[in-house]
Amino acid sequence: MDNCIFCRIARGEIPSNRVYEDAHCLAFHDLHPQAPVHVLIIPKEHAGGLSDVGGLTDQALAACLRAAREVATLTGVADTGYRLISNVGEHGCQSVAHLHFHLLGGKQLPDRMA
Ligand code: DGP
Repeated sequence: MDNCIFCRIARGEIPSNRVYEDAHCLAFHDLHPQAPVHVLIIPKEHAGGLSDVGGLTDQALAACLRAAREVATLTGVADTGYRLISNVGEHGCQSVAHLHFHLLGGKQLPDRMA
């Protein structure tokens, strides 16, 4: 997608602080971190979000989930734990319409989501 900000990051047109990359996905530090470790994991192929993965290959989706463990290890939170979330739509507070998973950790996270 030409104007999708995360597609542009995946293409290297917009700089990002990359943590991990493989053939299908990319992980980079969030611009506005909500925790000491806050990394976004995205598929390189465009998908609008978790409610819009029809056009995404299973390989790309699986790569994002598999990448979480790698990112956790690389950022030092694999042993202490972390949270992986994907916001969907308006009520989910999704602000970027390209599928992404937030990996949050590095501190005790709240035990309630809402
Ligand atoms: P969400 O609200 O779930 O759609 O999360 C989108 C996240 O993307 C938000 O935490 C801020 C982050 N973000 C937006 N634009 C950029 C950018 O250009 N670079 C990086 N690294 N993060 C971005």
